[in-house]
Amino acid sequence: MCRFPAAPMAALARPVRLALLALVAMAALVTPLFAAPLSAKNDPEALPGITGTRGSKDIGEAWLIAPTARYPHFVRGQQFEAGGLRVRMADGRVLTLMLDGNHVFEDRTARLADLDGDGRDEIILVLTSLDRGASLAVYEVRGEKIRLKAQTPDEGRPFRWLNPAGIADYTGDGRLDIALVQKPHLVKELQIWTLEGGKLVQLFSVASVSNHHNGSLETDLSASADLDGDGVTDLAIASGNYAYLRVFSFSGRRPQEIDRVALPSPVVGNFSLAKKNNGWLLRFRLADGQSFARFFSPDNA
Ligand SMILES: [Ca+2]
Ligand SMILES: [Ca+2]
Repeated sequence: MCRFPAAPMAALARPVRLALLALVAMAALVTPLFAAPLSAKNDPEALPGITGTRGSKDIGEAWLIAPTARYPHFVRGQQFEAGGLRVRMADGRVLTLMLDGNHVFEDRTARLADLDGDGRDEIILVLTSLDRGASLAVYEVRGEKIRLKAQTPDEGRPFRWLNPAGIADYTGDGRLDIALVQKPHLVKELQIWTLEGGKLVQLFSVASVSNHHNGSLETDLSASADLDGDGVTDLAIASGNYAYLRVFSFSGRRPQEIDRVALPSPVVGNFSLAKKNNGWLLRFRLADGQSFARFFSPDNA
């Protein structure tokens, strides 16, 4: 085996030495420019185990920070909720909102959607008061501040949660709506909200649905897509007793249950939707460990 001893700097010809020193100096200057931007992945304050939400408008990425145990409800079985929100704007600025000691984000995902159609994303989160329970909150970035833009009424008492089910134009009027389940372990009411005149307004409610089992990390027992092929997004969700798949259309502001399927075992897993041929394949896990699949084709509607 042949080994080459490292050449000491002094032994190198002067032009080579100067060139090497110049390279080192350039690398030192250039490295900070290529350092990874702050994100959910490398932020030491980020909630454990979360993924940031990427935006395509004014917000580059948003994520929850500052784990706290000050609200011991813990619907996911994890012993923390979020005490703050961090946003990296598309222009690189990093903004932070810290909640006061009487609130938490009872959430893991900072959802991004342009609810008012002004070309800038809003941030949609479950904001919980330690005394009055959960509400759905819409935040916006104004200048250097993240500020509360609109909020649904809170539950009125602690340890009452709501779980967002989807953000889509469910009515077909060209504006995004928010679907959520009020008290997914108790009352189990689906509600559709929309932003009108800067306020969140409830359009519809439907009884007996749920999108979460208490204590589970899987909070997405629902999915949104145009399942009947009429051009307007529909919502698939578990029934309140988890024994049925229910599918709703709110097209033209007329709520309709367009499909209901009895399941061989209660649904426990997150819904996943994949485009297949000209339809959608919906899949989720059942309590018996089997996977359930249903194909929605506009031709069968
Ligand atoms: Ca907006
Ligand atoms: Ca539809």
